[in-house]
Amino acid sequence: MLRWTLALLPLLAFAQNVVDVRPSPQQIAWQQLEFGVLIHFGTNTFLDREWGDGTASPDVFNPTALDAEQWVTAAKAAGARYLIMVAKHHDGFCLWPSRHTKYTVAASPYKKDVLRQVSDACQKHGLQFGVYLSPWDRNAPAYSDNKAYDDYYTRQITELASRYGPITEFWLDGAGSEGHVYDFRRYIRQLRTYQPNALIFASLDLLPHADIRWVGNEAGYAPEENWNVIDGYEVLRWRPAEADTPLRKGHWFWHPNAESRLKSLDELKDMYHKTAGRGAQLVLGLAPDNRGLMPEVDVARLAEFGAWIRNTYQKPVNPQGGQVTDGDPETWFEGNPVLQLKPGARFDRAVIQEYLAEGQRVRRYRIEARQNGQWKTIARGSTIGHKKIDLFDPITADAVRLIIEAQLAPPRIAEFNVYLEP
Ligand code: FUL
Repeated sequence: MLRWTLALLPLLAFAQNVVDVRPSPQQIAWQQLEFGVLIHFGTNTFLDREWGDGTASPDVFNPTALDAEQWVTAAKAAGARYLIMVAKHHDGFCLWPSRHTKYTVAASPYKKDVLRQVSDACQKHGLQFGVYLSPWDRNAPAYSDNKAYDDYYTRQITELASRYGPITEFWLDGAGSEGHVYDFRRYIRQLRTYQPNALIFASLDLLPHADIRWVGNEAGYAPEENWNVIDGYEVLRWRPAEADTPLRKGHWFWHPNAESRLKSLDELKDMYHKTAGRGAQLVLGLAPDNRGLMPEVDVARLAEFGAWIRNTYQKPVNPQGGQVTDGDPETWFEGNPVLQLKPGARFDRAVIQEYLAEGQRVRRYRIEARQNGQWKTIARGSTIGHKKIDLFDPITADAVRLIIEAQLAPPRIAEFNVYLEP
């Protein structure tokens, strides 16, 4: 008997089904945000650098026209719903007056708390707020002593988590940290003491307990087959992907004379379809310049991008009501939805969403349109997840249907609609 029980143990250990792994309410709410921005600003902005070595004098940090509301309204115009502020990058310079180091805005000619201004502006304009606090710190004297550095980092978390209102996302960046041992459990315990709903972003190798995973590149795309459930150290976990990519190619910080790096509207559209349109979160990197303002050309591009998203995706072709077209992510349809369209309806894209509270279920699907009584396949895909956007040549049809070809469990389709880019 004992022998049999022992023989079954490995099976029991692996008896977890992907479809049984469900997101937390916080993860569901976060996935519905779809699009955020990540803002880099610091001594690097004034020194034409991407990575500071921690020796720059705080004197260089001297924005003369800083306007956090301008940053926030530019992000909002693009359609972003949350903003992650880099509170401390790898150089260790703090954008808030931390009591635990002298290397902060308080020692600069600018003096004022940048983080406070950003969090206030987010609150005022209805963007959710997040912070990035680099573990790698090239200034902190404690960095060479793991235990002393854990104390320092934990104290900084306490300041950030207790003074700036709700934190939706906390960013743990793995860069530069190879070989350093951090007490991540302690950091997270401390963060959650003040911010029980904060979600933690990290690359997988850095932190098995993260709630959000790095998509694995900074080029702005997720794979077409994108599962929310991944194997995190032999246990299946819900870890939605976040794809961070800068608005100016290769630049997280602002650099002089680099306008040619600004991504074009076509590049932004493509990136949107390959991130948000593949069920991953899009996080666009923005960088205020050395005046402390988002450059005018960046602001204009963000506005163009936001207008395109709204004009293209706000209103489906012939919305008809009913569970799959009602725009309500809480209602769903089990099976293969068919949309009857008005004669002459023309469209060039479809948007599908799964009801994720009951797990990610679809493995393969196709979309068909009916012309003169004949059904023809216009798109094929694998996973759907929070949102899938399929693009195809413009077509005029009187009906369109979604056919699920492979599934882990009966599919629950929250939304299925077709659109036409103006
Ligand atoms: C990377 C960092 O090294 C970059 O400087 C930037 O902050 C990016 C978002 O993450 O790992």
